Amino acid sequence: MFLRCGTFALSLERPLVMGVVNVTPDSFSDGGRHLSRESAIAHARSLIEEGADILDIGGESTRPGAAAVSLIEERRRVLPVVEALAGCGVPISVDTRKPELMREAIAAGASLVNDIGGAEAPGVLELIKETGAGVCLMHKQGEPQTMQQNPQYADVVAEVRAYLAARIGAAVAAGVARESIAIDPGFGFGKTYEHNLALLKHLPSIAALGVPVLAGLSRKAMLGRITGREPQARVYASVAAALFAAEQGARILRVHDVTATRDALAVWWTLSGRMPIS
Ligand code: HH2
Repeated sequence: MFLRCGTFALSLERPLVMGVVNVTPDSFSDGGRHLSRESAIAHARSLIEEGADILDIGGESTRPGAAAVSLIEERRRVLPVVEALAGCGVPISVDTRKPELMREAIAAGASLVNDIGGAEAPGVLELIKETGAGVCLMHKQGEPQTMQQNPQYADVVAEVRAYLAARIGAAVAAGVARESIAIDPGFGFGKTYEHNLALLKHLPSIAALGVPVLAGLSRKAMLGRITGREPQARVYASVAAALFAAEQGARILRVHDVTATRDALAVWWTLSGRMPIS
């Protein structure tokens, strides 16, 4: 299995690690740590050294209750970082819902669009087709401001799966190559603890849709509920969750802690009888 994004064809024979770079003052686990351009770029470079296969650059927190950010502000945060990292050797993903910023980021060197809005905004799928960028289609229920207040599903797994299948269908109908599409059930995006557990348990049925599954569990509240720890102290919990997601069929793991995740993946992958990860 491959994921094509721009000039990259990423082999998904082994799970890939996507390192998170939040250029925000208010992200739930690392808000304000990489808000300046210089520190975001330095952080991104250190994640590459740690072995990140993809970098995900975001300028808007989408944690529950987060305030929306204007295009001007999000652009100011994200674009210089993308520009500085273009050509760094790993694909740059832009974590945004704004089509204008997607276009500008791709022009500046990004090759993957990570859209928590499922590429539903007008023009996004056309942009992906036109530019040859990859796209991650994520499911969420509601909007970050209020999504955790009362999420409701009759059957969370069936509903999320059907949504993702429909978004793959819409992307392909718009002319996006199937190999350029990844999907994500969107852990914590309009989901209770029980919804998240059900989605993890049934991740193989989502992976059966036939495009790579991205899982973003790193430092999230469900891990706090299990361990009783604050976001920055959820590294071990996040590593365990990443391994479990990989075992369940996830092929891209979106994480804050790249070294820890890579080492754990390499050991698990090798001990389970597969080719060592270089
Ligand atoms: N989670 C977050 C942000 N973007 N994208 C995808 N595809 N999947 C996710 O699970 C996902 C995501 C939230 O994490 P983080 O970026 O660390 O926090 P914040 O939104 O507060 O910046």
